[in-house]
Amino acid sequence: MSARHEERATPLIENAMRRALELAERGPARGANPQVGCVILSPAGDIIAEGWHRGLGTPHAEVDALSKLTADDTRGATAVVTLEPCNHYGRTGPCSEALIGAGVAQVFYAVSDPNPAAKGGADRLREAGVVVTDGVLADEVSQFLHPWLTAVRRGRPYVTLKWASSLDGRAAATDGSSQWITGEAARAHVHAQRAASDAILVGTGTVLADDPSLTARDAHGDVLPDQPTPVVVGERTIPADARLHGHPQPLFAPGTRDLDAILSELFARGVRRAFVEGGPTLASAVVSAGLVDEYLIYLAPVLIGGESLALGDIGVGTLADARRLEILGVERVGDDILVTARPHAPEER
Ligand code: AOF
Ligand code: ZN
Repeated sequence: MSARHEERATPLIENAMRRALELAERGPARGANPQVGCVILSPAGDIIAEGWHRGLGTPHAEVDALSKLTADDTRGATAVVTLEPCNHYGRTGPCSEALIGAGVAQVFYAVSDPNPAAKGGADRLREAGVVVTDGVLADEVSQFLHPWLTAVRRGRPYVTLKWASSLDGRAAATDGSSQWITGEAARAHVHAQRAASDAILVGTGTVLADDPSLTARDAHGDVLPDQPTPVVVGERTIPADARLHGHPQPLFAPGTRDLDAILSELFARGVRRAFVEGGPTLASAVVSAGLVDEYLIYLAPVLIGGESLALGDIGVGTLADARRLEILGVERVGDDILVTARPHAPEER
């Protein structure tokens, strides 16, 4: 095989990739498909078209950009795209073929597509004589697509675990009262996180104790346009009059505690971001199972003491087995503090 011909990404290409990333951000963060942006450059290096993906069932970024041009414009052009062009007949045709058909001469992309069904576009383009270069601004784009890339690589949703506790790690007082430990700003922050998720998971214990509605609401209490699917983990029966039954999305309550089974089923249904809201039993179970990709820990400046911990037994008997986290950010939200963290070493599953 002859040596692979790659072009080095010049500052012009890197700027085009930065623009492609901005375009990608216009697409929906929720849903089964990734946010992807694409810029087409003329042989002289001018941006002649821009495109982005608007979610499941809509044209891919490359096709969206190409649709704004004629065959004369695209012949010999360069495509700069945040994700490796797909190579499959999914809900839409392969972008590799669309780029080849348009006579594009060069393709630069940032990250490879880990989706086994869609990958292979770079090889297909090379076979057709297109000069393909990967890894342009790979760090920025991987960071941006981190939840989707992680979910697709693992074949299960990206799991964010949230809890709200007192500074001393308590989620309730001894009489069970827990509303509210954190302030209004932190609660509004949580609602925005719910709205950015595809599914929201709680245990049966929380359904029975708190009767949560699990909707994402704005500051006035009005239901936001984007709503996650409510999911209940556990075997106990959900009361017929539970508020969850009034959720705008159909409830998924499979009557099991089997997290692997629940997460694979959610992935198959297109869920890429799952938000685990507790209570402590479910939180401890997802941590024990090594299923948490990101932690959102809201800490209120209050002390409660006692036995009602935000997290119970997570299978750590000795400090050497403690789950070490990497802090990604610490910010004030109203009077509270939000700590964002990830498992220190990549989780095994
Ligand atoms: C691209 N450009 O803009 C996107 C890509 O069901 P489909 O046909 O929409 O295919 C979805 C898969 O295609 C998705 O899981 C991912 O692997 C890839 N997404 N590829 O070339 C795009 N959104
Ligand atoms: Zn595509």
